[in-house]
Amino acid sequence: MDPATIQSSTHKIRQVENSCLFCRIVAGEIPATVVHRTETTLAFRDIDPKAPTHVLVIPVAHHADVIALAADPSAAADVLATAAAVAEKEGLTDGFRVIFNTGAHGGQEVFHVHAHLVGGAPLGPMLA
Ligand code: D5M
Repeated sequence: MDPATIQSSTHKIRQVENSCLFCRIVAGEIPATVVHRTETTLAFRDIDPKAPTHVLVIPVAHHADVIALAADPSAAADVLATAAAVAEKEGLTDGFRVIFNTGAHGGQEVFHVHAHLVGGAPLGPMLA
């Protein structure tokens, strides 16, 4: 689908992928439980939480995956800073994980890059 141009709240023009679920959340077309917002990032609760705290942190601008995000160091830094801010807000003082599922083997289902911030309980070994 062709990208559409919309006006953001900061009056800057940005590109939105009409077919992208998370772009539609950014645009307010699909509801989400937002826990933190900056000019360049959005953090909202995962619809299917795998831990007491399970928040997705995304860049407002569409990047398909972490490889694309890495090509935009400013956006990558903003996503990590928002993940850290949310971890503090959520009181995850005993630790947490930040995970970027990537591609088919990584189990990525939504192709707008998102960091899974999970915590609030012992998470066990990373790989069983
Ligand atoms: O993870 C994609 C994640 O996105 C998965 O944990 C469910 C979550 N998801 C899907 N739709 C929504 C909505 N509408 N709100 C909140 N969370 C959602 P992946 O790493 O791509 O497998």
